[in-house]
Amino acid sequence: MSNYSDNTFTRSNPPVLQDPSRWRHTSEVIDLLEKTNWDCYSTPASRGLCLDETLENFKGVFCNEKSPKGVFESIKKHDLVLHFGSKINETSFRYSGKNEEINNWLATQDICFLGRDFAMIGFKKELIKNISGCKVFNRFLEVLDYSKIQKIIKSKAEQSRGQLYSDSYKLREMVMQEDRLFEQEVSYELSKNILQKGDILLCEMSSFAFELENIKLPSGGRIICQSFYASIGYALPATVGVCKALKDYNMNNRVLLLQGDGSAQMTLQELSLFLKYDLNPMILMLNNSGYTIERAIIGATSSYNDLTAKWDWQKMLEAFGDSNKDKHETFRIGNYDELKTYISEKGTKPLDKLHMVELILDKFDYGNGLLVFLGKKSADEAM
Ligand SMILES: Cc1ncc(C[n+]2csc(CCOP(=O)(O)OP(=O)(O)O)c2C)c(N)n1
Ligand SMILES: [Mg+2]
Repeated sequence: MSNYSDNTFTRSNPPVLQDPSRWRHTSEVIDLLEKTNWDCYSTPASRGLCLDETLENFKGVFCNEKSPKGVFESIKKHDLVLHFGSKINETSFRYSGKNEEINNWLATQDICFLGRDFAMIGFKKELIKNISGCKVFNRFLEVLDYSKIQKIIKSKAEQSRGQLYSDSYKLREMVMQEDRLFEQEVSYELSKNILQKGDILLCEMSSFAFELENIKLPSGGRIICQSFYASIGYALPATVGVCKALKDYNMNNRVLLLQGDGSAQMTLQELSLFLKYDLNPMILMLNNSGYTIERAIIGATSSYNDLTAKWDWQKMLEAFGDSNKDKHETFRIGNYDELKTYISEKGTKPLDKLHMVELILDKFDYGNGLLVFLGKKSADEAM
């Protein structure tokens, strides 16, 4: 470890890459980053868990070759990478092993992984099993002599370089189609206007799950999405859990849920718990008439990607017992103007009732994140 810490003194700007694996060092990592001004990155599964993504030295969400524009280019510039809380899989590290450029980069990159129960020096090189990454990290902090590390001073231009988020999307052509709403417009508005300090955004295993990396997270915010292609229907009960925990701890963070209409059919009965416990999330119900993500992968027009019946989202919470709408409000949004009206009137304010916000989208509306993930668009084209 002392070798390794000595090593960091000689590097120009070793960045910290933060993964989610049972990491309990949030304040230590933030302290380290503040003292050193090293660049830092999140992974898709650790958004807001350990790093404040509004830090000046935050450079983006690292997803290997599927990284948003600017992120892989940025991390490649570093001669040493420290990866904390490592979970090397398709979900959190977005590592598939199939991309030659990434394989070459990882093979030659000086990189140190600290996981829950392992440490690895160099990718797939020196693997130390059955060792607590947390303990190694503590030792690293003990032997790290800050006086030997030169705090990095960067020019304004260098400082601002990093990921481009969906608030940079060019929506001109979409906005011209006044009778339609596009997923990109929703993503743009989430980054630009909707998300507020401390907001917690949950997302279903849906087409939007791959757009999350493009969403800008405000200070104190979090993004929660389950593992890669795990069971649909997770997000509604997960949102009940998040809302209930916040309420129990008297915390007033807003909770927003991006929910696919298809997945919602798995666990819809959870709606009654929101009513029972007076929980007030903003449910953004992505009504795209079926399994859009599956259409993008296979069987675009196959009937198995259609829903068996057209559910009435406007009436759903009434059916669950709130017939006088004491506890919820409903909104039906079919174009960008309607979305902007909702945002200006309600979408940035504290939620005193549950919002069921039905967003009517085309069934073939494949978002940028999904197209990049499927290799049908490059990160550059997506911006
Ligand atoms: C239990 C289960 N069944 C099937 C799948 C495969 N699957 C993954 S995403 C998805 C469709 C999700 O549709 P929806 O929630 O409407 O989101 P959309 O892609 O339309 O935005 C399906 C069927 C799964 N992951 N889990
Ligand atoms: Mg759907």
